[in-house]
Amino acid sequence: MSLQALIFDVDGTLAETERDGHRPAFNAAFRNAGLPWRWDVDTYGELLSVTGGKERMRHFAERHDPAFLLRANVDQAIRALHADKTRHYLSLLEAGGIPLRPGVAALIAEARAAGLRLAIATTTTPENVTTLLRTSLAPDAPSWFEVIGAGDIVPNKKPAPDIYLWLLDKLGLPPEACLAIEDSANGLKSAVAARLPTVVTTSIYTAHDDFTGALSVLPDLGQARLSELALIHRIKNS
Ligand code: XBP
Ligand code: MG
Repeated sequence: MSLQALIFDVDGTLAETERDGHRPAFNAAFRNAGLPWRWDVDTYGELLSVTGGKERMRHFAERHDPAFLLRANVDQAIRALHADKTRHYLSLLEAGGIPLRPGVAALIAEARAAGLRLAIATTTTPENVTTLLRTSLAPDAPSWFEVIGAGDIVPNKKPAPDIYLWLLDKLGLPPEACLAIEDSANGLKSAVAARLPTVVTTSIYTAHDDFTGALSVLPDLGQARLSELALIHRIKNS
């Protein structure tokens, strides 16, 4: 089946948002809340095995600050921390702090010119996606994406297939008509579990992940032309 839609992951795929974006935003929220938690670059790399910011904080507390989880309103506390983290992250984006990775803007432009449908499948919070697209791609870029699947819209985050299954349903396409672009093993597992042909572009934290099941693994999208991706899709998907 010919390629009809590209589905992009966000963090690590569109931009290197984790190390110098999400991580310092979490730390700022911890500081504001008077918590002693600090996530250095290596610690954060380990924590990325858990997708979703609220889930990641809970996972960290279970291991390093179990008393935090005994608070009366722990769910509310995690939600408040996460809201503050999102505020910090958005202000970093608004300051133009996170550029897109090489080749991303060109590939999106090519796909639009070729009439392909575009969508987003991510674990991160919806405003993080639209703000990144608006500040780092173009003011109207969020509208280029027909469906944006993000955050808590599905019960189970990546590596579960939920977000991709939700998107396929919204797009009304079978998985073989799409190509997912991911940067991590968790993202790849999620896409493959939804039977999506998937290309991986490795990122700072994921270079050593296991990418078994990917159609192709690229260091970035700098050389990735749409025609080549469509060819990979056709050959490996036939
Ligand atoms: C991204 C994530 C997100 C971000 C933080 O994974 O795991 O949790 O780190 O975003 P993927 P929030 O690239 O596979 O979608 O704090 O908004 O959850
Ligand atoms: Mg990612």
